[in-house]
Amino acid sequence: MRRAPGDPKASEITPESLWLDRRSFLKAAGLAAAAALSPRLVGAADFAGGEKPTPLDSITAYNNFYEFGTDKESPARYAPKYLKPHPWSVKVEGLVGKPKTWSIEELSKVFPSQERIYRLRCVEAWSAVIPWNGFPLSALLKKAEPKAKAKYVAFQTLYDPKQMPGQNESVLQWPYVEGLRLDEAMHDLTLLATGIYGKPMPAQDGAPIRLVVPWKYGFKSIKSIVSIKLVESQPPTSWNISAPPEYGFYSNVNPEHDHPRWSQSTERRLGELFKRKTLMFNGYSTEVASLYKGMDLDANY
Ligand SMILES: Nc1nc2c(c(=O)[nH]1)N[C@H]1C(S)=C(S)[C@@H](COP(=O)(O)O)O[C@H]1N2
Ligand SMILES: [Mo]
Repeated sequence: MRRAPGDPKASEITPESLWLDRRSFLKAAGLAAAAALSPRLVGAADFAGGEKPTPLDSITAYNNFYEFGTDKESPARYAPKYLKPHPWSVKVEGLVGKPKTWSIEELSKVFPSQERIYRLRCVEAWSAVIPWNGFPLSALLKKAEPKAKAKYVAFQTLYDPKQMPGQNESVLQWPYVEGLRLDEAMHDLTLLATGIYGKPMPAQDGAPIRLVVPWKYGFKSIKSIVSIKLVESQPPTSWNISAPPEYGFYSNVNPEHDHPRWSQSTERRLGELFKRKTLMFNGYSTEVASLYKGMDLDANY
């Protein structure tokens, strides 16, 4: 799945005009540092069909991060102020031969950062194209040596109402938890992201480390992770606890299974005016459809 730099697919070759376009956009946005990094962005593995990434200022101004409030503007306002992403560590625990607590520094030393452009679609029918920096979750899991009994992976966000004032409200059960089947977690597309646009992860996007599962609705991509636990049975997930008929465990992007309160057949990219059709598995069918062979994806929503 990882494309070697010398071996791009035709669809992944970035035209010069787009390259210039990105540079001038970054410059216009006053992001000199990011503009300097844009040649690296061009070198990023493109998993979004050559689409231009959503501007950084949209990605960091319109967020879901209920630990900082339920509206889209609160995370940008409060997360940088309250969240202290350094020092930070992530526990890899549960059914593994080699449990370990990793500091962020160790993680970035052991697992070299890659740049990957992914589409991400929120269940609320907005979406973005984001150049992430990070490494496949599978690399970390392999190092931990999962035991044969391990069938699922459970993730947990930090619980600290002093750093996450939204945890004083009972809008969700805290800490935020998510889960994947082990084969989903081991899939090469599943990323542990530590940055966007070549910069450290902004607080509102889940600093210092968050999951990105591009073929599932955005809420599966849990932010500010402190624990990754290998378990035997399907773990509880925050949105499923809060509204089981609306949010299943799988939550694959599926235009044919509507949310009970709205259609999932279209979406709007941040910064765009018109809606577009939502694609099965968010456009990643080729990569992930085989994981769900024989499953009824309407019943397993
Ligand atoms: N801990 C935590 N992780 C979370 C959320 C949250 O409220 N808390 N919101 C989710 C939802 S609904 C979406 S759409 C994505 C949004 O990621 P973004 O703000 O970086 O675009 O984060 C997901 N991860
Ligand atoms: Mo979402």
